[in-house]
Amino acid sequence: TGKDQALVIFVLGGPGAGKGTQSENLVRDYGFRHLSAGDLLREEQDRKGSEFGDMIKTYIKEGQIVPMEVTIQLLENAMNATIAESGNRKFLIDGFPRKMDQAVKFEEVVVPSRFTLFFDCPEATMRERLLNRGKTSGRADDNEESIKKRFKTFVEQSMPVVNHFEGQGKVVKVDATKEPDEVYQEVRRKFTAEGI
Ligand code: UP5
Ligand code: MG
Repeated sequence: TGKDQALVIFVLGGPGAGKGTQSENLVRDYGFRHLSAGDLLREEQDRKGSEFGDMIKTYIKEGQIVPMEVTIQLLENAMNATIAESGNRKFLIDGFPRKMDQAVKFEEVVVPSRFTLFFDCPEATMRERLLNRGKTSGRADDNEESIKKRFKTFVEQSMPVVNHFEGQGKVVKVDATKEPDEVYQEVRRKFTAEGI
C-alpha cells in the first residue's frame, strides 16, 4: 500500500506538553496528516459495537497504556485510509510510541520514523495546563488523580522511548514552556535544519 514509503515523525512529550497544539500548526504549514493515538483510541472507545470500548476507557482513566495491538492497528488503518484517499504519505504520529515494545513493533511492521519531535516541559507547567483544560475538555483523564497517574506512566514507560531514539541521534528537542507561537518558531527552525 506504500506505507513503507511514508514519512513518519513521532511527536512525543508529557501529558499537556503541547503535542496536539503544535501538530495542528504543522498540518497547516507542511501538509502533514496528524494522527493522535489518544484521539484514535477515544474514537474507538465511543464507536458503537467496538469490542475494545470498555477496556480503552479504563486504561485512559488510569493513565495506563492500552495494549499495543489495538493502537498499532488503529494507526495502520488510519495511515492506509489516508494514503488511499489522498496519496498523502506524510504523517505526524502524536502521543505514540509511549512504551518501548510499541516503538520497536511499529518501526518493524509499519515504517521506521525519520525522527521524534520531543516537547520538553516540566510537570508543574503541564499540570497547570491540564487542570485548566479540564474545566472544559470533558476528557475523563483531565483531573488531579488521573494526571498523577499519567505523569508516572510517562516517566517510567515513555521517557525510555525518547532516550532510545536519542541514542540513535533521532530526537529533535524543543522547549515547550514558552508561548505557543514561540514554541512553534523553534519547531520550524528545527524542521528546516532537518531538511523538512
Ligand atoms: N497549551 C498547549 N501549548 C501551550 C503553551 N505553549 N503554553 C500554554 N498553554 C499551552 O495542550 C494541552 C493544553 O495546554 C491545552 O489546553 C492547550 O491549549 C494548552 P495539548 O496540545 O492538548 O497537549 P498534548 O501534549 O497533546 O496533551 P494531551 O493531554 O493530549 O497528552 P497525553 O499524552 O496525555 O494524551 P493522549 O491523548 O496522547 O493520550 C491519552 C491517553 O490515551 C494516555 O494516557 C493513554 O492512556 C492512552 N494512550 C495509549 O494507551 N496509547 C497510546 O499510544 C496513546 C495514548
Ligand atoms: Mg494531545
